Amino acid sequence: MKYSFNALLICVLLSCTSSSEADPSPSPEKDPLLGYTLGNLPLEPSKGFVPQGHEWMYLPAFSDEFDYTGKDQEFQSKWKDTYFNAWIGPGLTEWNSSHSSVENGELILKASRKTGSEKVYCGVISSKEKIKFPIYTEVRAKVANQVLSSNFWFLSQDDTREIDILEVYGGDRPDQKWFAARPSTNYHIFVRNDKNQILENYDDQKHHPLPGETPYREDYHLFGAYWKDAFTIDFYYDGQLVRELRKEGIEDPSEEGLNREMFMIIDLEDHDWRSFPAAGTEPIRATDAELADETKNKYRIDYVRTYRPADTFDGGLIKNGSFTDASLEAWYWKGQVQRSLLLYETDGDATALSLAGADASIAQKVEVDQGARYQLSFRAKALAGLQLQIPSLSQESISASTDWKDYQIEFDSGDMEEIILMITNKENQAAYIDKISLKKL
Ligand SMILES: [Ca+2]
Ligand SMILES: [Ca+2]
Repeated sequence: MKYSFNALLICVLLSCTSSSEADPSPSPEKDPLLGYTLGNLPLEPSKGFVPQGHEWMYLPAFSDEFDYTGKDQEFQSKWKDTYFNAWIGPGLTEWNSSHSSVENGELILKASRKTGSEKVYCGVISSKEKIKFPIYTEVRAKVANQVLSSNFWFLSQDDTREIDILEVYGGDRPDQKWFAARPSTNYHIFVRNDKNQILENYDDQKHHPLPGETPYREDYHLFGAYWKDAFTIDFYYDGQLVRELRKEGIEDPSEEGLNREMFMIIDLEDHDWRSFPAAGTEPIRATDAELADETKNKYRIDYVRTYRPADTFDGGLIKNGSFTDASLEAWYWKGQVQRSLLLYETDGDATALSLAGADASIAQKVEVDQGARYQLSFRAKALAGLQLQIPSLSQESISASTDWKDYQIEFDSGDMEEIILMITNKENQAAYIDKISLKKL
């Protein structure tokens, strides 16, 4: 997504300070960075994750915070509340549109007994569009307390290529502990006949337990994958790399790999191997009581976010100017500063910086040439405006705005060899900033 450049442009000409005002030995009390921390911004896993190393751009058609109520226009623009074709699901599954809802900031997929039958109604959503690598995609979700499977997965329209980022039987039955602690990732390459029956299935399933065999249903977790190309997928759970799927691990007689556009699917399912096992094995089927239990029958999805890798941001003399580094490397910070990955707090790219509260501030030291002219550029959405300071050189007020805007400020370095650029939120209102660059003119 490319933002328009019709925003307010501020150009301020700042005079250089005279050398007679310079203090040759500033006392510690005058250190403008007193009270600031350099880097080491604490990570909050619940805020989401993107792999480090480069920029990511949001793909809105595959991203949803679900921070609205009902399956409104926003929902309808991205999702079907059915499977992507007329199939009603595996095993005892019967996907049903009345078993998905959006409320309290979440997509809720529910399961219930289809009255008078063995079948299980399950909630499902599928993307309207198809998507292909390279992407990073992630859900933050709390899986259902059911013997059913809670899933986040991708499938090609021809049913021959599948990527499973999450598949977990989250139920709390004592004999299901092993499964409840072990979501799996997988790929499938299916060879099918002209009746769409499976002739061959190539796959490689891996399970990813939490320490101490903790059941995944007890908390929200992040389930993500960086699908880099047809033969490379990195799987991340809770921001940790849990699996590297590579060409040598992918069996495919066609040698095409996972090269298809795919639909995104988030759903609940009953599975044949559990509900219809081999003779002599007890089936594992959801009971009426389990399905009727409102505390157990929901798979809750806080968000799904999907990004495409983008070009590295050129901040000029500013390091980490687009906040791609999660720890806020190169920045000094103070107060309620957080890296935000919320679609509506960022501006198309994955990460912006949130400055909450009047004292929230960031700063960076930059070496400059004396007697030179510099241009500072950044984007901001600051409801009460921002304060821009370069100690010993300038102090400027940045206008308030309810939308993202581009700002440019020019200044002369005077006799300074190092400046400190400081940006501070003005009042207890939300402020976001991104794409900070400094260039010598
Ligand atoms: Ca949400
Ligand atoms: Ca950014």
